[in-house]
Order: sequence, then structure tokens, then C-alpha cells
Amino acid sequence: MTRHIFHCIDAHTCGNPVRLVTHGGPDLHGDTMAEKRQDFLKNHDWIRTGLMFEPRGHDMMSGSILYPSNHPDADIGVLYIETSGCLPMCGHGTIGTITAGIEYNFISPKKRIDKNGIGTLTIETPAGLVKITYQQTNDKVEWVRLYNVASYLAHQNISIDCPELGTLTFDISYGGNFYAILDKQKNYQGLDDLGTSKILHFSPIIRNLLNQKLKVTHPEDSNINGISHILWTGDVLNKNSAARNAVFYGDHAIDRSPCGTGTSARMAQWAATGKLKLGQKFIHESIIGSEFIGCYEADAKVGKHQAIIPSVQGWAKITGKNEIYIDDDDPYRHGFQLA
Ligand code: PYC
Repeated sequence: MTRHIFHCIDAHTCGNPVRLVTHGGPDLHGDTMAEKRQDFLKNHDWIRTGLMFEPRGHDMMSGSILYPSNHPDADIGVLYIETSGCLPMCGHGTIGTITAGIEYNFISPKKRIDKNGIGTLTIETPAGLVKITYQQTNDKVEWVRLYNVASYLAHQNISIDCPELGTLTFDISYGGNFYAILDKQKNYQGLDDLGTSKILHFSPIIRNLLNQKLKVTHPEDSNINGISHILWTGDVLNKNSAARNAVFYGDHAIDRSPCGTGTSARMAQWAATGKLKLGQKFIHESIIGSEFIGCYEADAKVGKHQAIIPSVQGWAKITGKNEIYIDDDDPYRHGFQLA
């Protein structure tokens, strides 16, 4: 009987879990993290399902594995693992990974911390390079800010007929993953009005209908395609916030954090429609009221699309260290999810 052993640091970013695998990840082929992601999906995906699904994880489980990067500008490469697959980019996952990686010395940035305690590094993600700044006080990382990949509004006013709810009209926006954003409208009065059990029920139906109607592909990487996340908007809890959301991902999950790539997609939507100006801050709330501080940092281009570089700042806390076993004779070694 073979036992596969994984050492992990468990954390949460503003309420959503992050499991950083520090030992036990597989060697991966490929020059870039995008190529390594393809190798992982093809040959090692049981590690993801074993560590993310029940009985070792749960529907919201999300994590990462660190790799050396071949990119001359990068300090480290990050592979994201999650119940939904290997995301090209994950914002809350990045904030948790950097916090745990710095606090426990698994990430050693080439640049030193400046006199104000601000550190800088660059990570290579499957979606591209992401610059990071973070504030460290003694052995604690207080916050992490990521300067995300170029984000853009891909489509506006895409309507579907949703059983029971009726016609719903979405904008499709990219922030490292493709999001279908539902703003308030005749048949949708906001996330509190609909409630979490209905969000969980309707999201996979809506995602299927949208993906049947529309093929979305990143203009610079055809491996990034398809609407994966549904972003339900709602009224803010704190009057200083710009917006609130509940992001559905995987098959049964609502992000407890404000969702980093979702926040980026939403900022791109607002920037494209004139609601957010260059340099403006965007405080985004999650379903549980935790907050990310976003900012429209710069303009960019993705293919023919006008795009923005958004930054997203949040915090993470370590919840423990975990030595996880996957034994070959365990019938649930590859995990399971309820339908
Ligand atoms: O923070 O980007 C994010 C994210 C994606 C899915 C769950 N969280």
C-alpha cells in the first residue's frame, strides 16, 4: 500500500479557504505555469480532487502549489487547485498563498522589504505575471495587494431565459477567469432578495445556458475559455463600499471572500461603462461582508479589447498546519462531492 503525504498550511482569505501545499506536489513538465497547469490537469488531477473534495476538503476548498518559475521577472510560480479545477488565476488564493508562503518562509522574494515594511515580488500564474506588494510586521503579513492580469469587459447585455426566474441579462467580464455579472433588473432584485440556497440552485443552470449561447475565449490564450463563475450583485452593507457580490464557483460553492478575480472583472465592467475612473478605489464586499480594496491602476489592451490593470488588496489568516494522507487503499482517495 502506498501512502502519498502532503504537507499543507491551511488559511483563509477574508473567510474563504486556502490550502497551500508545501510538500508533496508533483514535478510538472512545461516551461511556463500555463504549460505546467496543462500537465497537472492531464496527469495529476487526482491530487487536486483528493485534497479539495470531501473527505479531506469541502465544496469551497481552494488551494495552491508553489513551483520555481523560469520567467526572469518572477520570484515563484503558482498553480491554483480548487474544487472547480485549476483556475488560471485566483485572487483570494493568491492573498492566502503569499501570506502563508512569506510567514513560513516558503517564498523568499528577491527584493528586500523597504523601510516601511512593504515587500514586493512577482508571481507567475497560469494567466500571466502578477506583481505583489505586501505589508509585513514582525512575522505577520498584514495585507497583500496583487496587480492582476489585464481585465476587460468581453460582452454586454447577454440574455437568457432562466426557468422560474424568467429573462436575465448579463455582462461577461474577464478578471483572470470569465464572469457572468448579474446586476439588479426586473427579474433579479439583488443577492439578499434571492438568498443563498437559490443562488446555489440557479447558478449552474445559468452557467450552462450562457455557455451554450456564447463561446468566450481569451484572445491571447485559448486554454482560458468558458464562463466559469456567476457574479450575483447586491446592496452594500457598509456605505463606504462601492459594491457587494456573491460569486458562485465549482458546483456548490459561494465565495466567502469578495473574490479577487471577480472584483477585477467587476472593476473592468465599471471602467468600460464609465462608472470607475483611472486611479479610483473600489471597495468590494463579499456575501459575509468581508472587504477587498480594489483600484483601477492603469489602462491596457487584451487583443482588440480596451482593458484595465486592477489591483486587489486583502488579508489572510493561518488556521493551522496539516499533514494529509492519501492512501492507495482508501476507496475515497480521489475525493467525492455530493450531486
Ligand atoms: O478570489 O479569484 C478569486 C476566486 C476565484 C474563485 C474563488 N475565489
